[in-house]
Amino acid sequence: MNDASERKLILSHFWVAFIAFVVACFMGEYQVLERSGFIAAWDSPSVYFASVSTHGVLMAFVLTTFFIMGFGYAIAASSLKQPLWNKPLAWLGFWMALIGVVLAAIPLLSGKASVLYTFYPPIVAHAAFYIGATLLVVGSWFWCVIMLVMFKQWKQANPGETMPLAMFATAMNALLWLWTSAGVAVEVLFQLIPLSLGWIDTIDPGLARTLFAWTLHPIVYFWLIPAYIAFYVFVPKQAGGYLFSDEMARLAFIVLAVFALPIGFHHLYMDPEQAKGWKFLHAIGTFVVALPTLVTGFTVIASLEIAGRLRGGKGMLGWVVCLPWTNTMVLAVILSLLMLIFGGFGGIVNASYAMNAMVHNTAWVPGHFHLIFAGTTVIMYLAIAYYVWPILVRKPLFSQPLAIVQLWTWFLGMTILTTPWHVLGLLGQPRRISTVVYNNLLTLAWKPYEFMMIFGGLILLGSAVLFIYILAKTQLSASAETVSVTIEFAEPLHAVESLPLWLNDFKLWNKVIAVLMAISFGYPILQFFFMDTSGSSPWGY
Ligand code: HAS
Ligand code: CU
Repeated sequence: MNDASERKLILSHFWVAFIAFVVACFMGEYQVLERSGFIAAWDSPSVYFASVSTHGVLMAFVLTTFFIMGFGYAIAASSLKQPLWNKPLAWLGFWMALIGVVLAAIPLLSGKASVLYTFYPPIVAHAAFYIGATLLVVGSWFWCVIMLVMFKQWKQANPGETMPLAMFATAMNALLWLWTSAGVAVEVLFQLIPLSLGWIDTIDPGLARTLFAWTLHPIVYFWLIPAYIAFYVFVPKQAGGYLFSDEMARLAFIVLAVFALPIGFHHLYMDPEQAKGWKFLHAIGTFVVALPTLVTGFTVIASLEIAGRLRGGKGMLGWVVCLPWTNTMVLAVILSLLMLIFGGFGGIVNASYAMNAMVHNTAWVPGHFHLIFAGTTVIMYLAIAYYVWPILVRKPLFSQPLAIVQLWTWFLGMTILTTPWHVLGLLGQPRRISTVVYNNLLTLAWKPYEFMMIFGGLILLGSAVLFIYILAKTQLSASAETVSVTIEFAEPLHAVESLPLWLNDFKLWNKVIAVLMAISFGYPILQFFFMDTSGSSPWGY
């Protein structure tokens, strides 16, 4: 990473991502307080929904998209060992996305886009919200183009060679994101923008929810893939060992990307607009997509075991003790995997139709996704930041011990926040509503859990502020100490000698995705055009 202009590009993306992150953490703490109803003076559905909509957009769309773009540029430049292709285009994408965020923030903060991050119609926001979101997505498409062009150029320049794993996964994620964002893009362009501008009078919520479901599942894997990239290409090296299997890693990324797409109806199990046969088809795919995560768990734990044994670990579990627990990347992966156990278990419960009926639209669901996204996934974003910051700013990390404290507090805060949400969901507490004080015997049982969630949120807020503090202090320090200037990638235990084309390229997989999407979404979308529907009037600010 010798090119200063590339480092500036990457840092700019990361700063937008992490500022969005810390602002959203403040909102999160306000929201748990408001929801609990403990401070009567704070009760305000309008402020609550403005806040929770902004929080969701900042975390799910701004933190993720900007982080993924910045990380992608870092991976492309360092793993392919070549300059970034078309930096002006990358900056254009950055500015377009940033202007989109600012445009969307105005109605969000003024209560004119309190439609939550899933913006399900017939609730409708000010048009600026949808136009801003569109600019963010179009900006990210420039990033996709750059990643795919660099992937192709490298293949042409190195015929028959194995694409570095990190770049293989990054380009796969770019392809996944193009497919993923198509659903919501059609919804926003043809339904929500015309509705919010008054060009059409009614909207079909069933069609809109189907198009959003196209996006809603694969988007979570778009967020997750950078964490898995760190699992595979950074962790084994940082732990002092080798990647257990490069080929298995590629296979996991392929299955993740292919099966993330045709399964979105597990978000619509309780919806009437799709028939049970289609839901069943998507349910099968949902269980298939859990497999690459199990493979990932296996490969990463095997890689950690190799490292632990090389460091002198003996017996069945002695290697766990011998791992470098004070290395931020290693600590983060251990905490991430621990959160994945229950976060993933919750996902399997959600995916099982009968159990989904018990937890759908309850506090269980935010419990699931905070644990697996804000926990498992984001803790790896934090660890990646600690790893690349010294390389990007050419100064040593401000404080390793503080970074360790920060990671532990993030883990503790997230478990203390999400455990009560799972219980509250089972006790019938709805999601997507403001203050939940019904003053009856059932809601009395909620009280202790609400105390817990407020406490968890407070720890998380402190942890987020500490994170930003460490990054800022690192960047602003006057240190002249020399630090490593390159990103280092893990070596596989057995060198990859030759790979079949289907593990080294994704032309085939692109076609498989097209066929699976036509099967799983073709009829469910087309039916709206030959069904007699009356549409719904908008309901908004
Ligand atoms: Fe999910 C809802 C199903 C994974 C995010 N999910 C959501 C929503 C979000 C989200 C944001 O089927 C809410 C959307 C909304 O607002 O309405 N999800 C799943 C399933 C998985 C899953 C089956 N979700 C994720 C990931 C996310 C995410 C990843 C973000 C990054 N999810 C659902 C369903 C719903 C849903 C339904 C709809 C709910 C409803 O009704 O609304 C799977 O991919 C999970 C697979 C994971 C596992 C875990 C394996 C465990 C391992 C750890 C091993 C570690 C060990 C420890 C042993 C099966 C591999 C080692 C220790 C050492 C010390 C070394
Ligand atoms: Cu999903």
